[in-house]
Amino acid sequence: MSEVVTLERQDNIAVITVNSPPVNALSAAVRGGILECMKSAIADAQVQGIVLTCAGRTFIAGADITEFGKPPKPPGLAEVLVLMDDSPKPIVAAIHGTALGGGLEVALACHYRVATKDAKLGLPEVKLGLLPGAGGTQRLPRAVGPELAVKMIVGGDPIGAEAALKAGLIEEIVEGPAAGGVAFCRKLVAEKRPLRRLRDDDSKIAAAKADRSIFTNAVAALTKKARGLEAPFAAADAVGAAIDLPFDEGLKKEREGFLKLLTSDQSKAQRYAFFAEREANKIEGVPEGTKSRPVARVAILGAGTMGGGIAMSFANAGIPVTLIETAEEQLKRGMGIMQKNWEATAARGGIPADAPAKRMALINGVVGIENIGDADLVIEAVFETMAVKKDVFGKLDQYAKPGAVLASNTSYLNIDEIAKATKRPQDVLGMHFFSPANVMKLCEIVRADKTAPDALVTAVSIARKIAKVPAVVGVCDGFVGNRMLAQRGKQSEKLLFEGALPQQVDAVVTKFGMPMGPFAMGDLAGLDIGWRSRKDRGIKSEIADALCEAGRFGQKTGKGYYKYEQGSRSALPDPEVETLIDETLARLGLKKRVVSDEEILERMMYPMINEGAKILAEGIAARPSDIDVVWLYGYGWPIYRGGPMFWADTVGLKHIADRLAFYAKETNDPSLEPAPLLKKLADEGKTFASLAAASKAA
Ligand code: HSC
Ligand code: NAD
Repeated sequence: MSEVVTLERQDNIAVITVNSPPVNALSAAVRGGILECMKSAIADAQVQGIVLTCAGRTFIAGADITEFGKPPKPPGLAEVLVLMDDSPKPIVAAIHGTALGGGLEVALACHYRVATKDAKLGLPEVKLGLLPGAGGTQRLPRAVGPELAVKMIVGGDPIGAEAALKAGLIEEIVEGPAAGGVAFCRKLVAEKRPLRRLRDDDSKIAAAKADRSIFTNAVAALTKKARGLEAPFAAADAVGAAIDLPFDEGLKKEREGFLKLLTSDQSKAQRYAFFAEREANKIEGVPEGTKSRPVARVAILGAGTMGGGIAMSFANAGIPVTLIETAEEQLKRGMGIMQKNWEATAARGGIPADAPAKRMALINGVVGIENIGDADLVIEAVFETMAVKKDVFGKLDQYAKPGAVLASNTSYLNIDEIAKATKRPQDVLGMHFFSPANVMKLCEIVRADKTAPDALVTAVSIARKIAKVPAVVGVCDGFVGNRMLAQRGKQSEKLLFEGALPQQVDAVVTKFGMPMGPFAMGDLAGLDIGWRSRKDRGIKSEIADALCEAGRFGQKTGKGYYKYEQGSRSALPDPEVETLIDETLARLGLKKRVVSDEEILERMMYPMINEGAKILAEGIAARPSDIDVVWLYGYGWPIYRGGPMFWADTVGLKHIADRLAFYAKETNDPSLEPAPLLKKLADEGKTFASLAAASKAA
C-alpha cells in the first residue's frame, strides 16, 4: 500500500486520502498511490461511491514542480485521470485549502466536487510560465463556461468556494472535507444520480461555439496585461481548442502546448522565481527553531507617502495600527489619503463596499510619539535624515514597550548607526518597503550588526503575514535594490553625454520588460529630490541640473526628461529636452556619437549585475536568488527573465565580464571593471547559481 495515499471503507463509500506534506503535490508517489487506491475501490464490490480528499493543510496544490525538467516517472497524471473519469462508480472530490493546477484538474476529473467555505480553486499554471496540462483547459470551460474559465486559466487567479458554487464548479459547501464529501457521496448513491462527466457535457460552451466573440473578448481583456509573456497566449489557445474541437482532440492540443512551454526559457525562469521567493524565507545564520515574537499591534511613525502605504498593508491584513504624526494637519492629510485610496479600490470593485470603513477603523491616528502604547512592532517612516532618525529612535527607548521590534523604513541610511541611538540595538532592524507601499510586494529586511535572531524572524514572518515578499539583506548604502539601481542610474546619465536620448534609453529598458525606464522613473519620483541632495553635497550633474534650473522637476511640474499633457502620466518626448542636452554637450565641448540599443542594454544591465556580485561577495545578500527576489518584487523585473542574477547566468558570465572590461576602458570608467567574484566565476566557467548550489551542499 502507498505511504502517501490511503484507502478506507466507510460502509459502501471508499475514502481515498492523500497525505503528502507540505502541500500534497502530485509527486510520482502520490499519482501512483491514487491510481492503486482508485483501482482497488472500483474493483471492490462493496463500494458504491468514492471520495477523494486530502490530509493536512490543503487539497492537492498541483503537480510537483520539482519534478519538471527531470525525466518523467510513471504513472503519468493523464493515466490516473482517465481511470477516474471512466469509473463506473461516482467519485467526489472533497476539497479544503487550495485546489490548484493539477490538483483542480484531478478534482475536475471527478464526477462531483464539494469544498469547505474557505477553500480556493484555481489553475495558476500561467504564473509558472505553463498552461494546465492535465485536462484543465478542456474541463474547466465545460464546468463554468468559457468566460470564467479564461479568467481563471489565462489570468491564473483562483476563486473562492462561494464563487465556485455559483459557477457550478462545486456542488455544495461542506463543513469538514472528508465528512462532507462522504455525506454528499452517500446522497448521490441513495438518489442513484447519474455520473457527471465533464468531457461529455458541452452545454456551457455551446453559446461560445455559436458566437466565438464571447471567448475572444474574454481573452483580449486578460492578455492586455500579459506583455512579453508566452504562457497566457498559449493557455488561451488551449481554451479555444475546448470550444473548437472535440474533447479528446482538445486534450491533445493542450498537451502539445504544455510540453512546449515546459521546456521554454520563460517557464524555467518563472519556476526559478517561485522557488527563489520561498528560499528567501529561510534566513541564514539564525539558530534552528528561533520563534517570532508575537505581533498583535503595530505602531507606524509618519503618515507620509510610505507610512500611509505601510499602515494600509497592515490594515488590509486585519492588524491594528497606531499611526503617529507630529501634528494634526499631517495626520489628517495622511488619514484622508488612505481613505481615498481604499474608496477608489472599492469603487472599482477591488474590495467590498464596506471594507474602507472597516479598514479605517483599524487605524488609530494620533499625534505624538508618547502615544505609541503597547505596540509589538514599531516602523519608523519619517524624513530621511540621520539626525531625525536618531532623535526618533532615542525616544523609542522611553516609549516603546520592552521587546518591541524597532524597524526603520530608511532607503539608504546606516541601520547600525540608527541602532546606536537606542539602548536596545538587538531589537533594531530595517524594514524597507517600496513605493507605493500598499501595492509593492517587496520588503527588504535589513539585518544590522546587533539585530537579535528572533527580531529578524519576527520581521520576516510579519512581512509574509501582510502579503509582502521579504528578503533579508545586510547594511550598506541603499541595501540591495537601490545600491544596484544606483549603478544603472550612473550609466543612464552618462549615456546622455555620449549621444543617447532619454526616450531611446527608456525604450530599450522597457523593451527588455521593465515597467519603466530610468528617465520616466526619475520624472515620476521628482527630479528636484536628487538636485537638492547634489547641491547639499556640492556635486554637479550638468543635464539633470539644467533641467531642474528650467523648472522641469518631472511629472509634478508637467515637464522633466519628458513632457506630460495636463492630467496625463504618459511621457512624451520633448524637443526642448533634446535642445537642452545638445546645448549642454556643446558647452562642455563633448561630441555626440550614435549609441546602439545593444550598448544601452549592456550598460543598463551589466553594471547592476557587477554590483550584485559585490553584494554577494560582501555577504550583503546570502544568495543570488535573494537579489533576484528584490528585483522581481521591488522593481518590476520581468518574471520571465527570472531576476538579474538568473538572467546573467543565461547570458553567460564570461561575456558580461568581458563587456564590462571593454566599457571600463572605452568610457574611461574604472567603476565598470568586473568585480573580483564575477571575474572569478567567469574565468572558471561557472554561474551565480553554482554559488547557491555550493552553499546548499556545505
Ligand atoms: C501544475 O499543476 C501543472 C498541471 O497542469 C499538471 C500538468 C501535468 C502534465 C503532464 C502531462 C505532460 N510542487 O508557498 P509555501 C512547496 S503546475 C512542489 O511556502 P503557503 C514550497 O516550495 C503547479 N513544491 O506555502 C514550499 O517548500 P519549502 C500548479 C511545492 O502555505 C512548501 O511547499 N500549482 C509546490 O504560503 C510550502 O509552500 C501551483 O502553482 C508544488 N506544486 O502556500 C501552486 N507548491 O517549505 C504552487 C508548494 O521547502 N503553490 N511547494 O520552501 C502555491 O501557490 C503555494 O505553495 C500554496 C501554499 C498556496 C499551495
Ligand atoms: P514623507 O515626507 O512623505 O513622509 C514623512 C512623514 O513623517 C511626514 O508626514 C512627517 O510629518 C512625518 N514625521 C517627521 N518626523 C516625524 C516624527 N518625529 N514622528 C512622526 N512623524 C514624523 O516621506 P516618505 O516618502 O514617506 O519617506 C519616509 C521614509 O521612507 C524615508 O526614510 C524614506 O527614505 C523612506 N522611503 C521612501 C520611499 C519613497 O519612494 N517615498 C521608498 C522607500 C523608503
